[in-house]
Amino acid sequence: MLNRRSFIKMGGAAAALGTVSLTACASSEEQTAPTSIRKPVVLSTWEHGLAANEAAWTILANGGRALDAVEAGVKVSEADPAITSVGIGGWPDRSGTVTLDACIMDERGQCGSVACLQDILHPISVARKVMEETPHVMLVGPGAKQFALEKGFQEVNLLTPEAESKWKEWMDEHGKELPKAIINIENHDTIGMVALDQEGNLSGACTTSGAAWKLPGRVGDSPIIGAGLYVDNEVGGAAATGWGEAVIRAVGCFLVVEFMRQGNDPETACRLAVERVISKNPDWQEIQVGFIALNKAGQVGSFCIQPGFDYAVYSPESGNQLIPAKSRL
Ligand code: SD4
Repeated sequence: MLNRRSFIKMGGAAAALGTVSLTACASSEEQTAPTSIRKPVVLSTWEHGLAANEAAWTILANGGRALDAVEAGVKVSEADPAITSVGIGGWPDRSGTVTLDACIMDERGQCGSVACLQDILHPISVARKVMEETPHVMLVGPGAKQFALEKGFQEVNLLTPEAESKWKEWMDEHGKELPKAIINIENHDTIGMVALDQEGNLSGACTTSGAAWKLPGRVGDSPIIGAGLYVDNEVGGAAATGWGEAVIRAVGCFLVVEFMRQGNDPETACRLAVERVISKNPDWQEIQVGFIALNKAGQVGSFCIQPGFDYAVYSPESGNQLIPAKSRL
């Protein structure tokens, strides 16, 4: 079996691309060491981020836009029925319905989002259409579906036989229990992705079927700009995974970006945001929340509450690599 922690895959295109050196602006007395800018670079959450990064990298390595890269990248996860927390094959809500949340944000700070969307294979592309073809940021539920159909998206049954039987099993065992604030190894794995292209522009995308067995109508952090995803082209971008309610309460990804704006490196920014999530949610002891972040200089970092969260980074030096996130516990 693949060892998640030791898996390293070198990308063929990586060697062709180098790092670009930049001397930071400073007076002669306080001249700082040159800062290495790694371009392009893409990072995403969880092991399935490796395959998503490959698709994103094809675009980035050819000089494409980060926005196109993140959309193409997360679409790989959305279309994979084996991933039980994103797109088709995602585990449904308590009523047996798969509902999808997604958002996207570009280098100009424009953003689009869909929530509680049913029967559409690629919510991230619908979110992009909301961003580019409407004056709005967010469409939800039946309105989002109607918009998608009008834009030419096809209706698809997202509930696979495997997901349906898991749902029946879960209902038999837990169907009468009240919802609990627990995201564990079985019901997470949102894909969030942030990329820096060769032009030095940042974009991000986030897409999920949300917390498994959620109450019908529940929306998590993933489609909420600032919670599940945030990008500021002057500073960096961040994406979140885990118990969405805790991330929403802390406006997690906006917070990560603001910590980077204050001069923190991406890992420190993620750690500080995790500390904030914990301090603001003392009643939720068992939850997992993880952040990934990328700054304008191409540096990456991550931090989570509990061990077990990995993220995938593809850069010119490293190729495509799965990295265990540092955790608080
Ligand atoms: C949610 N944050 O809906 C999502 C679930 C998730 O990794 O991340 N899973 O709360």
